[in-house]
Amino acid sequence: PYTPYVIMMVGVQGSGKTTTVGKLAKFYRSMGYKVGVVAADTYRPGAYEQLRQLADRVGAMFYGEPDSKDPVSIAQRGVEELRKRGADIIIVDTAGRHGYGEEEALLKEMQDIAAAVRPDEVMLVIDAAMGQKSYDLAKRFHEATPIGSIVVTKMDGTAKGGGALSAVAATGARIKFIGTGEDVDEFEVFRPRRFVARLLGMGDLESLLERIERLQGVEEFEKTVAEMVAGKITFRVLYRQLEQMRKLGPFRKVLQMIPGFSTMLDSFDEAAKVSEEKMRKWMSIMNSMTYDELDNPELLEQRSRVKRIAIGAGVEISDVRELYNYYKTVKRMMRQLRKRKDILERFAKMGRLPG
Ligand SMILES: Nc1nc2c(ncn2[C@@H]2O[C@H](COP(=O)(O)OP(=O)(O)OP(=O)(O)O)[C@@H](O)[C@H]2O)c(=O)[nH]1
Ligand SMILES: [Mg+2]
Repeated sequence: PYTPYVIMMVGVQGSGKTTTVGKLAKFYRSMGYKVGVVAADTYRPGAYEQLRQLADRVGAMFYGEPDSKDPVSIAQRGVEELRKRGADIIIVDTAGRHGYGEEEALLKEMQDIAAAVRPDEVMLVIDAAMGQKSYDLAKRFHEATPIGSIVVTKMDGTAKGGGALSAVAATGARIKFIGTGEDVDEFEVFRPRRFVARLLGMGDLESLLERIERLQGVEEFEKTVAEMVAGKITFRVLYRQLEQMRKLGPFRKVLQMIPGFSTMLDSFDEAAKVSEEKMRKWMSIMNSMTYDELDNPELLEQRSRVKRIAIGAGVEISDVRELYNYYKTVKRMMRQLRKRKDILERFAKMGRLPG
């Protein structure tokens, strides 16, 4: 006889249990599982309706008893009923109504429901903003019914979710998912690196790495960065940088992800507005420069050179001027950047971090 996998949600009022049931259901549905959800929250007015609608939206089977006041028997009948209907995964939503004041009753109810449905996994839902209270809370829940996994919700808010780590410490359970918004799609598999980077205020290391990996030669990119930091900015370096930027995506997006950079972004704005088309134009301008000019951009202070280059590249004089101004902007940027060596060293190292 087939036994479905039963997940029981627990957590205090408003932590996001019911929302997370919807998100989980959608997540598992997208992997091809048949999912059923049980509304075993008899405290919160509207809990039944909230979950029924969510189930509808994500294509999950639903079980609930709108007039019953007995969560234990609802849970038990729900799991049995959904099993008969062929669910692979059954998620039981529970009440969080008691909060701190009526905690004893809440924990007792959890134990009774757990004893009735014998869940394969008890999932603790924690609000990212809960902070240090998470430790005690998780510990007490864990003592009532062993917590198997943790979901941290509201990671889209200002809280960084550090409290969740204390919940991990208190239970030994691992964080499996994070909630990043109210919508059923705003849900992600937990990624430790990203989480830690956020905790440390380091920007989105993970995505930055992904982008850097897309570069054909990470080493080349590092070389360019190193060269720029060392202050040797020539048109040759710029040419290479532009080529690499085109592969990296918009400069601004990349910079935004570099630890500590967001605050410096204003000075980069000009550089950021370089469009694909402009990059191509600039590259052709550089192609019509002499080696001397490529190595010594300041030669473009001479009008006659600017004119010759413009004609050679088939562009207007103002285009060449613009490139020259871009060069000066980058030079200025790099001077500012050199004061923040720590950042650059980290940036250069990142390309070598293990996947
Ligand atoms: N911004 C944001 N809001 C969320 C997230 N998860 C849940 N919420 C919101 O938090 C509020 C409470 O969510 P519920 O899912 O009803 O919380 P609950 O734990 O079931 O609450 P009770 O049933 O009263 O115990 C709702 O307004 C949700 O839309 C999230 O990841 N991000
Ligand atoms: Mg709820």
